Amino acid sequence: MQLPRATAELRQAENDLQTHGIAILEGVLSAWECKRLADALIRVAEVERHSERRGTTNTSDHGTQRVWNLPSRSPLFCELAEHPTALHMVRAAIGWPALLSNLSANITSPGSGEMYLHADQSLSPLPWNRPHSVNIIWCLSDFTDAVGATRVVPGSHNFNRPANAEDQSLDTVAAEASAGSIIIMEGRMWHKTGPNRSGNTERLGVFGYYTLPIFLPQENWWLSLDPSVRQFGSDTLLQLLGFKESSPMGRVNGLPIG
Ligand SMILES: O=C(O)CCC(=O)C(=O)O
Repeated sequence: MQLPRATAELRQAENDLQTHGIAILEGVLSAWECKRLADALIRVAEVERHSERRGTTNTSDHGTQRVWNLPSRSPLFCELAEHPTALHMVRAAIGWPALLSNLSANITSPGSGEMYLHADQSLSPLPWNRPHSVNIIWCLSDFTDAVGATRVVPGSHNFNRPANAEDQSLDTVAAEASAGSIIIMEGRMWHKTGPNRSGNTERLGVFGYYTLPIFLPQENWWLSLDPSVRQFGSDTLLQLLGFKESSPMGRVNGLPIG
């Protein structure tokens, strides 16, 4: 089974997501927007590489640098979290309201290795007769096989179970996409970071991970979010971060908070 081709049509992407569990929507960011975000990410990543601050793990993923809690790093990343096209695809995958479980970056660099094969919703109890989550992967640079594009097992969203140790040697396909695209991947899809064999090129990916509003977010926004985001964030962003009611959950003293 193959992956769907990249498309610029929202409707086609919805169909692809439904059929293949993954879709590649190109041209979501202009070249200028993409560069602005890539520059912001490179700045944050560079600072974290040279600080003792928790949040960067250079070694545990074989050289892939992770940068966590991006909404707290720049308003540019808050805009990504609530980008209308991303939220359109989130609705198509899991409905609304949804929670933003995390917005983090994975930067592969020459020589970085691959991750283990997994489904993002692997902590979700079975049965998996529908997606409980969706990942919106922002390609801030070209995702190619050589630079470690996310690798997937086509059709694995229909396996309806997590990947285990025996599944690790399954064949995978690189989800290649040009800078400015988003890759939409529902939570049952088996995937991993690819190894970067390019010799000279980083892969800049931002991962917006959204879940049904019944799961604890991976990032503890109530503790880790920069307070200015709560102060200035839009209603939609606050909803995604769990600061608004997702009826009837998330109330205060039993009352809706609007
Ligand atoms: O970096 C990638 O391409 C995939 C990352 C991923 O699967 C994860 O962080 O769980």
